[in-house]
Amino acid sequence: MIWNKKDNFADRKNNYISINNIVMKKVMMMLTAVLLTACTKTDLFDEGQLEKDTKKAYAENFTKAYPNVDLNQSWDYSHKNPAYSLSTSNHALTRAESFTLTQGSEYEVDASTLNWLKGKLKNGKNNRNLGKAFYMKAPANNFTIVPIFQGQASSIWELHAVINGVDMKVWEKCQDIWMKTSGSDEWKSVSSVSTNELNKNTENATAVKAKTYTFNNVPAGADMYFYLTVTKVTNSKYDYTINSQMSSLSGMMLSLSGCERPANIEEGNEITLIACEDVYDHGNVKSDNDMNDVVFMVYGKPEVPTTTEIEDGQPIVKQTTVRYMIEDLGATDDFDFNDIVVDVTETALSTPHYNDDYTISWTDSEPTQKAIIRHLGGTLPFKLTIGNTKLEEMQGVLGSNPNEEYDVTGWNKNTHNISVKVKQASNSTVYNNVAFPKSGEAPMIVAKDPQVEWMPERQHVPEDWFYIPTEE
Ligand SMILES: [Ca+2]
Ligand SMILES: [Ca+2]
Ligand SMILES: [Ca+2]
Repeated sequence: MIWNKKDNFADRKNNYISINNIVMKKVMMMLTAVLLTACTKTDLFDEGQLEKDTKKAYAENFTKAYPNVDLNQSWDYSHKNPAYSLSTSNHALTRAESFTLTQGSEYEVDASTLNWLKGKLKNGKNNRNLGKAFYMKAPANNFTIVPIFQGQASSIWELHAVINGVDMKVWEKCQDIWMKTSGSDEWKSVSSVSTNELNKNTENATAVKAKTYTFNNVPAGADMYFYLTVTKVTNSKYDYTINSQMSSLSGMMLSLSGCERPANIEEGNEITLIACEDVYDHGNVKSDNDMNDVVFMVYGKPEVPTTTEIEDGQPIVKQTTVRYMIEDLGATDDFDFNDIVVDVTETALSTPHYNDDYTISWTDSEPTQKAIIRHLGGTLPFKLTIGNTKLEEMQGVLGSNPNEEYDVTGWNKNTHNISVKVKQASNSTVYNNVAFPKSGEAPMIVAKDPQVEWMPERQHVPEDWFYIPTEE
């Protein structure tokens, strides 16, 4: 019995072991299944985790690289000031342009010209009603422009000429302009008369001289217009004017004819004056519209460019561009923001309606949108989404300027609905998601004006790309 029992016991034990084996096998199978599932889950988890870790490291490195930059800011530094152009321009002439701009010698402004100007443009008065918005047609001869009067302005600006669509900088405030003041026979550069930008003007000068700028070989009949653009403000109240275009096309300049040729301009020359306003209304900031912030004389023999007024109802082209500078997270300690540089532009036809005081109300057509990839400075493949438009995957390239253009829709220049998926550096199938940053987040995209140049490879963008809190 005992043996039986033993046997039984042994049997039972065997049975138990057998049952146990089955259970164990089941448990093992289940475990394997669980482990397999866990394995898959772990991989997915790691991929998501990798993105999180990358972004966390990026944010930490950003704070280390830019200790003065408070993350609580908007990351939008674009001014969205429109650029203007002609809707019908003679672009057949834009190829193989051979015209040049050359600086000439000093020209002393004739007192008669300044007297005529001061009689015409009453200081501090609204002088808008002296002419409409305009563009010009080039004559067959060369022609020259020279600054003759620089008014009070706290901003620094440049004069640009656009000829057959080609934009050229002609002059900037205070450049090669000198004056004499009452009781002194000494020529002083206008920039040297004061440390206050506002007082660098020729308003009370007894004499003014400046270097001339000659346009050579401009094709006869070429369309041209001028604009003043603010490059720097010394009074933050005018921040909004940065990179704006105070254009002859948008009514920010006057073409003044009727001034007699001064004696020191050779007989046979024609002259005209171009007078510029450097402030336009924005919120509580109003322009005085006196149109004398800077005045140029144009002369040419036998002709100056012909002024063509932009009539009521005649549209011009208005374009607003935001440049997005994007980090692709290829490295978490690199802040060159040049991995993808894309300009997004909204284009509308803008039609002027002159009010009684010659200020202009504009009616804009429904805008169209396009994106231009300006620069690539990263190696990772990426997919860009702008507004409603998802672009095909593109290859990253280190240091190329493709200038490829894409139609887009649904872009909002104020909310910046732009995002990019970039393939993870260590993973060929998974993407990091980079969206326009919210306040409080470390930025992987910033919005800038299209005038802002991208950085050389692996060179951090300067701190002043961001807002730095100033001590009051
Ligand atoms: Ca003014
Ligand atoms: Ca980078
Ligand atoms: Ca780069």
